[in-house]
Amino acid sequence: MSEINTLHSIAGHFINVAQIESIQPLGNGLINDTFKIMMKGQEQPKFVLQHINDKVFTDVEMLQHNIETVTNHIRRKYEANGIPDIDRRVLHFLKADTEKTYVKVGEEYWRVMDFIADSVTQEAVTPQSAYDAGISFGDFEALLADLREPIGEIIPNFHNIEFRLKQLDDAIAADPVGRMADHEVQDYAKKIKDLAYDMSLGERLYREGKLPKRICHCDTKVNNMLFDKEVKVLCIIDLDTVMPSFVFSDFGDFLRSAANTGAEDDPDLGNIHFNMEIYNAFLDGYLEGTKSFLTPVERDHLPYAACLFPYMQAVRFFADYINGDTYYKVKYPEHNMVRTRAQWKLFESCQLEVDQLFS
Ligand code: GN1
Ligand code: MG
Repeated sequence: MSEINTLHSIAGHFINVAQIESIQPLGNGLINDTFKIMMKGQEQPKFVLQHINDKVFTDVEMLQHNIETVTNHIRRKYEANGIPDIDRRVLHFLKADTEKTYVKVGEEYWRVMDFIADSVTQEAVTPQSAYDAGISFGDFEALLADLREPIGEIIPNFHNIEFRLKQLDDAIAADPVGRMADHEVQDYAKKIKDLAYDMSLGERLYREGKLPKRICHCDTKVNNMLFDKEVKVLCIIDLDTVMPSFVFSDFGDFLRSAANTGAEDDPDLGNIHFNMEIYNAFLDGYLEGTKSFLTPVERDHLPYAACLFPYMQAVRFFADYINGDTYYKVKYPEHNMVRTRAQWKLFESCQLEVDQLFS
């Protein structure tokens, strides 16, 4: 069967295939494969079809349980508060003919959600949209603060920097594709290790009982928000990683993409700089959105969180490079090394910029 026929027949578990006009790739996520579904006679896509990467999300039942719990909770609150246009503000997953929100076809897992009408993604933000994003992600955490139904830790230790550093150590020790022979690679390994203790501060605060875990989004990249035509935040998407974490996850990971003047994988390090105007705007919005629950310890460590996420992402890209590119999609052989350099440059710039805030 051709790929197109395969996609059509998979979509057929959720929707009427006779009405499908086309199915085309959508977005640039590094984990799942995403497609937009156009229906006959309509100008905008109507649905999003997604192949779930079950090597990363090994418990698909838990994954969909988490997402349904979170979206239902947010939807109910929006309804209770009389928020307009709810279908464009919270994701909705379709039930398949199996009565679940996913199907298993062969060895692959698939799901379908509604496409949010008149929405766009952005790769960059302005101070105004960063402020709005701060409120939105703060609100997202606030909306989930009273969720009683448990949300599973879908990827255990996902943002645990001590665990990520241990994975890097294991990769270096195994060196399965011989990439440790290179001097630059050895230099990065040393630079990362030298800061490991300082950057693990969050995990120590947690063990000391000073830092809580809350339900967080855990992948707050700029391109995981949908904006309307007026560039107002409409909807938070990509809910796969919603799980208990430190609020540092949502604060730091947003700035990792939003405050970077270059691209996540920019080969030209001269483009990369940590933009404090975006930092300050996002901080203002985030403090506003989280004022009902944020503790002083959480608030005081937000500058640390801003540095932690480029550091952690450098560790993760670097470990994947040494492991021979088994986790992130790559477009060329050195891609994960290019990403490592770019994230490290951002980390250094962030340290310089927020240093004054530490003292
Ligand atoms: C992955 O799937 P995507 O591209 O939204 C990753 C994030 C990383 C990000 C780096 C489950 O997110 O943690 O920060 O790539 N998601 C997972 O761009 O590992
Ligand atoms: Mg994404």
